[in-house]
Amino acid sequence: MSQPLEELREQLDGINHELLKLLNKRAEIVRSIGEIKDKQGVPKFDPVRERAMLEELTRQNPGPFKDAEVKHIFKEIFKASLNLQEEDHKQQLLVSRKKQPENTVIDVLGTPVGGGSQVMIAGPCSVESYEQLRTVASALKDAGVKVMRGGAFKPRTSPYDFQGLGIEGLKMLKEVAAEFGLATISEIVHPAHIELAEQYIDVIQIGARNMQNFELLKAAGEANIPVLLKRGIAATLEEFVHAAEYIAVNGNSRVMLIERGIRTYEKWTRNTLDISAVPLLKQETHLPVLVDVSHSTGRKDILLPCAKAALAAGADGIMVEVHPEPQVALSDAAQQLNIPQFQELWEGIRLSGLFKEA
Ligand code: PRE
Ligand code: MN
Repeated sequence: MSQPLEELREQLDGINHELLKLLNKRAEIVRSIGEIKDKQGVPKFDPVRERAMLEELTRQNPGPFKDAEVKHIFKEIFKASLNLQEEDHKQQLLVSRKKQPENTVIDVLGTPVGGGSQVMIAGPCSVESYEQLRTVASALKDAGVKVMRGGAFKPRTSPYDFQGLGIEGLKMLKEVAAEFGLATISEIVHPAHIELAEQYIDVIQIGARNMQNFELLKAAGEANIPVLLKRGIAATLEEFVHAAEYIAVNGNSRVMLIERGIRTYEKWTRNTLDISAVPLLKQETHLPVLVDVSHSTGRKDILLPCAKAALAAGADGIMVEVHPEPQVALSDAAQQLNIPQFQELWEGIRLSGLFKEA
């Protein structure tokens, strides 16, 4: 005579409970293995080990579950275990929101970035002359913009294109910034130039093409000024976050992330602005997240809606290229705004109510 249903279910409840305890006991061990793997820097996923376990389990399988069922169930357990190890790993990243729940606020010469107010960073693609830089700096100062960008070392696609004024350009930035009371951001492309940056500028930019230049990231980690890290042209967010981790783990926690568009098949824009990167990076990290509307779009006519979208998505700031005479600019002529166009954009951004000034 079969046992009553209730009684059998009670037995199953007991077994479920035992299984749950065992599964979690297993998970604790999996975690410890994950920690060892983290220390050794080896991959969490180990297909050879998984196959060996499956073979052993099917060899010992007394039934009535078929081998295929047993394999299926255990594969799910391995998958959940791997997830646990990966989640634990993410929590250990210095830049992770799980590691530090509160926002990192970076002081850029008196302007806070990442603390709930937004920052506007504007300036020419390349520093070209004192006159060019002064004209932009003066307009920015009048507009109430506090941070100026300007490239001195230009990693150009073609070696025949303008490569930037180098150290001379950095000196010009320092002089003009002091004259107009602005903070400066400029790209550094060589680890040996980090000290130079500390001397002449306020924020080191690491460009998209160098996002995974690990020696440069390590050197920026030793710098005593903040770093603006651009997302690589084909970088996943995971790679972007790990690039930031390189800087943080080497000693510099003042890192700002900037989405600048990724390469897709779309031709109407220079790159594709990935707005989803903004809330995801804000969620996963505690670092300020900015959006470069000029390089992501490569155009001048859609900057306002793109900037508004970025701010609505939670961006801590916007970067835009401005040149007194974009048509004769030595780089990125097509996308730089002239001064009246910048003023119009800036007015539009302020009127949107999405931009809170510090
Ligand atoms: C474990 C988890 C993930 C790996 O792919 C292989 C095995 C498992 O759950 O058994 C544990 C583990 O990390 C390991 O044995 O190396
Ligand atoms: Mn540019």
